[in-house]
Amino acid sequence: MNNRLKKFREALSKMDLDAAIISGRANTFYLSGFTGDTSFMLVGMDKVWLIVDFRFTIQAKEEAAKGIEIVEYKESFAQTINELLSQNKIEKVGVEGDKLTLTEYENFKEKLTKAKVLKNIGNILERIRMVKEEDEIERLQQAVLIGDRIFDHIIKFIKPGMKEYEIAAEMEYQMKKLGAKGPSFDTIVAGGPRSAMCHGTASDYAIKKGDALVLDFGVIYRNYCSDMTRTIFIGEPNDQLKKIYNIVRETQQTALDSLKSGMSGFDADKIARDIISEAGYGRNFGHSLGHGVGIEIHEEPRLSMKSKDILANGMVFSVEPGIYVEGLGGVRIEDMVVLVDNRPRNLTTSTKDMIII
Ligand SMILES: [Mn+2]
Repeated sequence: MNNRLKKFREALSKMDLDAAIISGRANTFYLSGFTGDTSFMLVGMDKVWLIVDFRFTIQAKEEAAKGIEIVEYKESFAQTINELLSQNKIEKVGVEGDKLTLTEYENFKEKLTKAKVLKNIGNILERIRMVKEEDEIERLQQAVLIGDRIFDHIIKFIKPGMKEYEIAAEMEYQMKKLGAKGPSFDTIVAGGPRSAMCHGTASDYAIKKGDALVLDFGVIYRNYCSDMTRTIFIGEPNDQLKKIYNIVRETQQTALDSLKSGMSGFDADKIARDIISEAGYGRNFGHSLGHGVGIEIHEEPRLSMKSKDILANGMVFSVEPGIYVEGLGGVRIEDMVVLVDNRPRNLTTSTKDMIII
């Protein structure tokens, strides 16, 4: 935690702030190790407080990193934070504009009478979180490994006639059996024409011969997320689906082979987008190539047409091109990679050969 706090404090200093109030759950966990909710953190230049309510006091004492002072709030969070500001002569305070509700912000403005400045720190913690530490990469690898094991299992389990939700239920049961906390997002099992919906969460559709089946899922393991997608076929697919599969597979491989540190998220996305466009499916690839994965399922950096992020060693992100044709179906293939020594190392090991059940 010390290294994280150091980076964060440097960023606060640059913004001419004495402290910041952290309200985002992922950020609170990142800086303290505390996994509970309804808490606030006050990060000063030499002290850190975790302010919780009675329900979380014991948990906070157990989980919070050494050196963090646990404070149980009295009348209200704002009043307790204001007392801490007063006792420690903190006047210039940052807040997370993306995380606070308007009501919380108005309340802080009114009740934090000791704060002369209340300034939005934006996403500076999210920027720090982009580059993962060794321990984080290890957890992410473990989470990905559970995903690979679930894929191994589910391709043996799936039979024509099964409903999407039966498949999703089996996957989520296996997640917990393998020690994960649960899914990192609503498990996507989308068969036949439904596979053309990029985020087709499992429905009562029964899969049948000739269907493409998109399986997009992830787990939360020791507070870190995984994310992977494979598209399989129920019986022999038609020629167009086969063609689409091969384009997506080649695109994904080319993107993986071309990625390197120093490249922009825009350029990474463009490599994939150009190949798919040249194949005549540009309009059918309507989402971005990838996103960072960590404590949250979707985080920075972004690999997209709008991205200004520069990829760097230690970043972990997905590479997931797709082609979706309304009425026919869709294909998406997604791996998670980490940049090490300027090159991507694939965390996902499940096969990308065409699987026909
Ligand atoms: Mn993803």
